[in-house]
Amino acid sequence: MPIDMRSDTVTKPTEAMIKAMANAEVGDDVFREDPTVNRLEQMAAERLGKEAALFVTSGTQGNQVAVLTHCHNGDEVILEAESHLFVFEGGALAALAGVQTRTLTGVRGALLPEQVERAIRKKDIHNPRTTLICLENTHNRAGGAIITPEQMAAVYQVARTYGIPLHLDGARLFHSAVALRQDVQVFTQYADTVQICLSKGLSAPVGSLLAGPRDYIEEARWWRKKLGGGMRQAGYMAAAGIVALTEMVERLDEDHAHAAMLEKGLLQLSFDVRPVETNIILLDTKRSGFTAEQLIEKWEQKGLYALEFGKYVIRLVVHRHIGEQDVKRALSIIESVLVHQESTN
Ligand code: TLP
Repeated sequence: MPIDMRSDTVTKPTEAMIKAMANAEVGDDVFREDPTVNRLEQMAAERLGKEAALFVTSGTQGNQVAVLTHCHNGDEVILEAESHLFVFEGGALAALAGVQTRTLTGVRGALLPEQVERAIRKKDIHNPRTTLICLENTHNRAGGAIITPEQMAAVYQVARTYGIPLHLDGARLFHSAVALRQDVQVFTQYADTVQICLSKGLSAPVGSLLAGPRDYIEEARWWRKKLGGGMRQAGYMAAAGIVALTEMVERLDEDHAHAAMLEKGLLQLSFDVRPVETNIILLDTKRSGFTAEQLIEKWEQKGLYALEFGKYVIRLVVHRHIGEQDVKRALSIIESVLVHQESTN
């Protein structure tokens, strides 16, 4: 069996999820008649401390519906330069919402309040309107970095002062909460709207939730339909989502422990590794003499899968299907490639 560390999106549903899906009570969710979807949405809203939530097909759809609901065409959105919304959503901010982006380089993914404040546009006939600030937690391209509640609070304070809503891309927000041993609401209190993913570390096959004020979620429901996201008997998927929220959050601690093991092993092999805070590891390949692409190809031949995140940057993601033995095997594959390189020099 290959060791697949390309992403935590590769996780398969658990036995409990399959059982819940098979037994789900369903209806037509566009008519709002799917009891399982309704239950998931209510559960998510309560969990995230928001009035309402909407089940969407993916994290990308959740984020884009969020922006479409918050903004108008021609508005400006402040977000981190390496954020998923900006880097990995196919230019959807421009293509769908027609917004202009004001990207700021954060510190390990975190935006500083003064930096955000400086970027907010003054009311002036020449300027676009700043109508949204986005944060991402954990921050994927910063290496699964946690944005602390304090960091979020500081930016939220600026957002409040200027009356600008704050949207949180919380695809992996539960990772931050579990790592800091905090309730997830300690983070979401500093966001007006939040998107969480069920299909990453939490192992559900499909889906995300967008949560926020009731009126806002009503409007988001309209946008979701317009984007083709009105699903019918989606309760089969929501049933797995309910298991994800009730049974799969606390175990993220195991992934973090395995990620820490992997980090330690990689440091012993003299790789430069960004400090690992959750389940994502970014390593710099320069010292090995290989580019990321070359190294990934060599690992792949030996059964270890990873993703290229830059010419010399590889991302490894730990998840439910990666146990202690897999970490050890992965490290021995990584070491064997280095040893081979040394002996051929
Ligand atoms: N990220 C995926 C890839 O797109 C890179 C991954 O493997 O990590 N926000 C964040 C912070 C994400 O990391 C992702 C997925 C999304 C949103 C989008 O979620 P999906 O893939 O469900 O559209």
